[in-house]
Amino acid sequence: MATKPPTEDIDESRLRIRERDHSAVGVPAVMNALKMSFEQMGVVRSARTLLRVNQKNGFDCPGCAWPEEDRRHAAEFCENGAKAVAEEATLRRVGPAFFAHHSVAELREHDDYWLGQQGRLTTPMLLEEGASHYRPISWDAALDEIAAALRALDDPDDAVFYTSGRTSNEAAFVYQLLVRGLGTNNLPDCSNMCHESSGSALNQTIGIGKGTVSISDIHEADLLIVAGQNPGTNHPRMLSALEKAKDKGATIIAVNPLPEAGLFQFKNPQTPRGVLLGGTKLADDFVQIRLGGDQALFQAIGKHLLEVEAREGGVLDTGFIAAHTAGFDDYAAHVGSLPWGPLEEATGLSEARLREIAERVRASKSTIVCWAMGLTQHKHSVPTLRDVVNVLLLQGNIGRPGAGVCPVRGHSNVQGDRTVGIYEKPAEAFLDALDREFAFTAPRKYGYDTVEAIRAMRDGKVRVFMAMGGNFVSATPDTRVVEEGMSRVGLTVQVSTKLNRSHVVHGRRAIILPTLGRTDRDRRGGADQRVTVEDSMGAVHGSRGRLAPPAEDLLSEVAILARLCALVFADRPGTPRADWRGLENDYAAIRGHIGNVIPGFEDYDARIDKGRSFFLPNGPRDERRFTTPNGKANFTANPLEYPVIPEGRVLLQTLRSHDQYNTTIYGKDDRYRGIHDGRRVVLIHPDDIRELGFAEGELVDLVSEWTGPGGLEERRAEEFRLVPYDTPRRNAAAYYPETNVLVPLDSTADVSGTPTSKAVVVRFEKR
Ligand SMILES: Nc1nc2c(c(=O)[nH]1)N[C@H]1C(S)=C(S)[C@@H](COP(=O)(O)OP(=O)(O)OC[C@H]3O[C@@H](n4cnc5c(=O)[nH]c(N)nc54)[C@H](O)[C@@H]3O)O[C@H]1N2
Ligand SMILES: Nc1nc2c(c(=O)[nH]1)N[C@H]1C(S)=C(S)[C@@H](COP(=O)(O)OP(=O)(O)OC[C@H]3O[C@@H](n4cnc5c(=O)[nH]c(N)nc54)[C@H](O)[C@@H]3O)O[C@H]1N2
Ligand SMILES: [Mo]
Repeated sequence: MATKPPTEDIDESRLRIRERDHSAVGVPAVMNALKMSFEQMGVVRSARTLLRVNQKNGFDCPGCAWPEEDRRHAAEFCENGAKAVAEEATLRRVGPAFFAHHSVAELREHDDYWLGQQGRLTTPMLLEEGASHYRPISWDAALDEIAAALRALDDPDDAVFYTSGRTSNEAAFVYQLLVRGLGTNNLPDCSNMCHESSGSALNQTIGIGKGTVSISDIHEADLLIVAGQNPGTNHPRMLSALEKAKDKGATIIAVNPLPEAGLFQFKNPQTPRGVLLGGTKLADDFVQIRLGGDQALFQAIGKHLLEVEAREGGVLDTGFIAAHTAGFDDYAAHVGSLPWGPLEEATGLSEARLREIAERVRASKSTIVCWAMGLTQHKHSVPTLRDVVNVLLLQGNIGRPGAGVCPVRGHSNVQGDRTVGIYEKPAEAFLDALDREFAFTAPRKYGYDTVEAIRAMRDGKVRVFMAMGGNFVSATPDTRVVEEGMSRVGLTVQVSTKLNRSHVVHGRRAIILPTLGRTDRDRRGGADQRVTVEDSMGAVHGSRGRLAPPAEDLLSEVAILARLCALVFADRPGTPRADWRGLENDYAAIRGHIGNVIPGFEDYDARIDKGRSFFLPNGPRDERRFTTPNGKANFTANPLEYPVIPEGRVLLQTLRSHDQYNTTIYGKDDRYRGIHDGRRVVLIHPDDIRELGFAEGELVDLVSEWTGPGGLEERRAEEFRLVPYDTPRRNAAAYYPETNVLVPLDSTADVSGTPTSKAVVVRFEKR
């Protein structure tokens, strides 16, 4: 039997701090995952479910976007994948009785942990203007109301449609069609807060906004640089791939302000060595860099490589540079002229140390750079990633085995959603194809990204807000501004699997539409439907849930969207033409449309049938073809930037604990970092605690300081405990989403517009 949900919020007074771990996974990880699975779904359902994760004919893990290995273990085990599955496959339920019992005002007082732990949503619910409680509503009435609100808009740009990255390719494609059929490109998504900087930098330099490696490249690399990423927690299956690379002789460099457990030692629970013998040492070199120092690091590497080339030759791939790239001379002149002083200051590393790291790059025959949020959520993330590309181009490390760029995606289908059209700045060729396929004219004006959508809400311009999954209110920056903006929206619609803050911070009217998740059986048109997703390496595969859904009449995301299209577009000239009913009852028909619109998806359904996955075309990887305007891979000369921390302040990064999936809080521990039974902590160097006039373990308020157009702005997060930690001086860390109140809406990365969640200037105040 599953256990009852918690009745209390997290009690921060019970916080305990222990020694941090020096290795990841191993037996405790298995035990922890099984405990959470049994609590959520009991023993039998746990066993049945966990055996189907990422198996042929099983479901795609809703955890992360790391690809599956070609030959999978009978149960490829991943602690946090298992936790993600348990959260979705839980037997706990949030139905009409729950909403009758708890007023919205009461629910709002609970933390994200409590809300998420209550269970799966079962019934469409409506909150009328001024009402204290949600009440049940029929599917037809709910969809009619939403369709009527959309049809009543004078200007389609007054509606905003958010997507989180779990939505399948099929649902995402129908969703963007609904939105573009209405006449807007207001399609912000979680990507805007996540890997947008990667897309911006890669599109410009190599002509595709995605990575250029496959899993076998990881295995074959000579050198792997893992920067700004905590795979032990967020991509645990990546550790098996790194282990395999190590076995074949790879060198691994970890670049991180924090000594994350998973970067050092991996105890693979699948092998005797992992279980009994202390596991595999992963990182050969840990580069403890200052927050935001990565651009300087990569510029230093490039500078060193060029110096050695000038002295001794044999370093650069001159053939590749001549044949495939542009901009080399400007780049070489730029990094050549950089003095070492600022490079040392930005990284916190000496010239000798920087050269030592660069020597490892020089010695490598094939290099891959992997990264995640530590590189994408800074003001200068896009130039930082351009400098990563520069270093790889120098040695021809794009488009050959064991080499390339590897942005490690977050949500399990965030990359697929973008591929099939969830984008506020769609390409002309995509829209042309869409117009032809559905006999209408899609809007060309760019829509709002996430931050722009919040600005529009704040300014009272948004009349309808709809979210396909996710938790917009908790995930976005500047929580107070978002809450205020949300309350100004006329109608908010959340299509969700689980209860979260975005249901209790709402517009004047609010509708919750419960939906199926990956693990649920999806029966439509008399057959079990499957959906498809794309992993972080551009491989597309099917996913089929098998579990009995939480309620009999639950609609899938596809069904909800196809019905909305039918209602909104009925008898409306100039809107997309399709057999909406047919799409609702046979997802293969949607794949047919995708195949007609998006290159690389030809024979979509047949290819899913045949093999487990197929690769989308990738010019740089497949044939060193770069679809940039000049047809070349571009070196870029980027002025050096790095954060300057004012006197008496620290730079705060906001990150994930081991027991959470973004805004979903699974539990109260961050085991690897030694934090137990609490989340309101600031990890900071012990000397800084003293120097700033505080004591270890002291409770403080965090006040962020940001100079906007109107002068200095302050934002406050109350009651955080100061925990001494091994981190560079004046670089602190605290968990998201509790700290999102501190992130200023207007503090965004240049070019990509991503909130700077890894660089918030804060001071501490005594309570
Ligand atoms: N279990 C679990 N899995 C997840 C998620 C989850 O919440 N839980 N979230 C999913 C999603 S959507 C995403 S995007 C990914 C996120 O995966 P990660 O990017 O690993 O997530 P974060 O916790 O934000 O960790 C950021 C890492 O970068 C480091 N870092 C921060 N700033 C810098 C910097 O300036 N330079 C360098 N070199 N390092 C820096 C931090 O110390 C930390 O190790 O994980 C996905 N997978
Ligand atoms: N300060 C700070 N802020 C950040 C970040 C950070 O590092 N620091 N990271 C950013 C990043 S990388 C990301 S990706 C965003 C994440 O932002 P989101 O994707 O918006 O947030 P999640 O917490 O992943 O969304 C969880 C909710 O999704 C719903 N859900 C889960 N599965 C399904 C499904 O299959 N279908 C539907 N319809 N709903 C489902 C559930 O109701 C659940 O409550 O947050 C960003 N915000
Ligand atoms: Mo993400």
